[in-house]
Amino acid sequence: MQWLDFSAHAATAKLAELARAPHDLSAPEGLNPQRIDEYVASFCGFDLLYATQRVTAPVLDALQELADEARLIEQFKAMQAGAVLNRIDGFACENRQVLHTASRDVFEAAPLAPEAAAKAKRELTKLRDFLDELASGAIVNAQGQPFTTMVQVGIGGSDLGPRALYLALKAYRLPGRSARFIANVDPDDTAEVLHGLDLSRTLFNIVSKSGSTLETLTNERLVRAALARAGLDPARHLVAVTGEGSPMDDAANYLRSFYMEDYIGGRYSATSMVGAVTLGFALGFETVTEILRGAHEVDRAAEDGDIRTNIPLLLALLGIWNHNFLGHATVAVLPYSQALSRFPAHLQQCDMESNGKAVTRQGRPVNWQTGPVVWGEPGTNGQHAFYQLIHQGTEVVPVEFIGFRRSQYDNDLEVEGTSSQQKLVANMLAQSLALAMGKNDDNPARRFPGNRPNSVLLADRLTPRTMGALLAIYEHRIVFQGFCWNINSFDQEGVQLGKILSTRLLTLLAGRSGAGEAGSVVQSLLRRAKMM
Ligand code: G6Q
Repeated sequence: MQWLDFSAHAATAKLAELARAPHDLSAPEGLNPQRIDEYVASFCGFDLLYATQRVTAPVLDALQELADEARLIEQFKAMQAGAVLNRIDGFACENRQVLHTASRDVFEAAPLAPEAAAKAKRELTKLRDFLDELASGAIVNAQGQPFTTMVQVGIGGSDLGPRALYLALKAYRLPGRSARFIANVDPDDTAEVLHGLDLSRTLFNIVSKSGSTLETLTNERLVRAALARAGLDPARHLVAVTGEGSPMDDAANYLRSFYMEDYIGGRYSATSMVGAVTLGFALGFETVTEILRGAHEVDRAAEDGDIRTNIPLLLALLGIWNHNFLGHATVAVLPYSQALSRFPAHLQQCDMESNGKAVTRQGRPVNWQTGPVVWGEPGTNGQHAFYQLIHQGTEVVPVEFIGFRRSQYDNDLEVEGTSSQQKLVANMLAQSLALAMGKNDDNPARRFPGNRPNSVLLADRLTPRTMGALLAIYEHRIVFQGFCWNINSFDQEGVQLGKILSTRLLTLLAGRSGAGEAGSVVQSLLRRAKMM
């Protein structure tokens, strides 16, 4: 398939022209009730309120033209049907299909990529059987007791998404079950997670698609050593999620093994076995199914070509407007939900590893901006920390707020006429208005410039289904942007060089030869760092 460069679209020139005088949200009528009512999209249980973006009807029309010219929906449909989109034409590359959506296309009689969906179903059945055996007492520890904790050992895509989802849905934990996570090769991370844990009632879920990641394999060794020290048989306490045929694909070493396919990128793998095993253990199979259902609904709805109704597509184009045309370098994702505390970290990986690229899918250098820096923390905590900069700093930071009308636990109290949940949501909406409208003041230090673009994504409640939908909304917003910028959002060549150099450093530290051509530089650095 041939895709045009971002700069080659007619709509790009039109948008650049419109960006010379963007809508002034701080003007007297810049934000009015009619505008607030007009700039709303509703989709899969979410409402996106975006009157506080610096857009007008002509800007939205031009963004629609851009989406059409770049054939974003056509590319998205091709992706879901199994096109080989993880490639750079004419160069060595992964050359793979991109089928994370197949991991949740398990509800329809006619899935979009039937073979991949059938494999996903097979793994889900294996998982359900395993969870049933744990529940019925068919799988117990050496003393005949049930397992209570699962520790997921994995890093990057094999950690961030599953961890974010678990924290988001802890309110739905099965009685007596919980999960923990080890990612860093920092031995203190493992020590801290293992501290106070009853190893005899713990399962370790070693997750590595490649089965060869230094951090994960090292931590697996630490975990096996800890089990052995406690007189426990590691083969009874370890399960694995890995690629078929990987070095970790060895049934004899694990109580149970699950597979993930090479056409699911790590950062898009939370709805595959990479997330499902630990989530299933701690939250139950039904909850996993609900997450998948929520994501699947979004996968299908996101094939709609209208940017005014398709929220992932609209978020993608609003992001492009802010980044490429208004020139804002970063985007903050600020959830007003403590449960989403690690969701920005997951998005950071998903977005920056996908779209932090500088060559096109034809291997040519880009001459336009690609992915922004993504960051974020939950509100209201952030309000007492970095919001000073986003209100009055010299760097304009577009914000994507996320919030819920109801709490998860319904354990709330009215104080001075409002509940805590109302205070939480009111704070989010107030920040949205304050950023957009600003405030004049004779005192320059108390002046708020306004015109700081933002949008609010709202749903009723953070349930498993809502979480699945939210995850997919963001996955697709990232993928749509990558398609539009004509980059390959599915490889991660940029993480290789550091890995290679660290292997050289470790070779020297271990007293072996073979540090390669950078040997003398590496050696000097190690000496300077007083490591040798
Ligand atoms: C994600 C990346 C990366 C990967 C980790 C872990 O898209 O590929 O973050 O998930 O490096 O890899 P393994 O699962 O192979 O251990």
